[in-house]
Formats: sequence, structure tokens, C-alpha cells
Amino acid sequence: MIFVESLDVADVDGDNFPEIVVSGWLWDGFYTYAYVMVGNNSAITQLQREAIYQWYIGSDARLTSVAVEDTDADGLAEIVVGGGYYDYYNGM
Ligand SMILES: [Ca+2]
Ligand SMILES: [Ca+2]
Repeated sequence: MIFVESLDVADVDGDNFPEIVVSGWLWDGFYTYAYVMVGNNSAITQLQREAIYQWYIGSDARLTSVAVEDTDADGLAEIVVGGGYYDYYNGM
């Protein structure tokens, strides 16, 4: 199962055309992974995936937000993600 939690539209690669950046989490039946996918919007009926990054985050964590911005003013966009973790042992 793949869950989309957040998206942003911004020019990630500096070609003056916006990309769609999607983040969320997926579960393969055994493990939970966070992902960030960058795609273009040249097709109306489907998102053309240009890049995807995925990593193991454990069963109690979720990636819930993404934003694209040039945070260090070098002219290149950064992709910033955020999420949460629930500690079932300590209840927070
Ligand atoms: Ca672009
Ligand atoms: Ca930058």
C-alpha cells in the first residue's frame, strides 16, 4: 500500500518548468518506508516519475509533509520533508 501524505509543485531542477513532488509512506507487508518522488506534469493522465528516493523508517514513523524551496539561496531548490514518530512504549 502506498499513501500520499503531501505534495508541492516547484522547479526542482532549475529548468524553469515545475515538477510535482510527492511524499508519503508505503508498506510492503513487512516494513514501512518513507518516499519522496519527483515527477513532471507533461501528461494529463499520469505522472511521469523522474526520480524517487525511498528509505526504511520503521513501523511507527510516518512522512507527512514535503516542501520545495531554495533554503540556502544558491539558486537550486532543496526538498524538505517532515513527519512524526509515535512511541508506543512511552505513549507519545
Ligand atoms: Ca523543472
Ligand atoms: Ca539551494
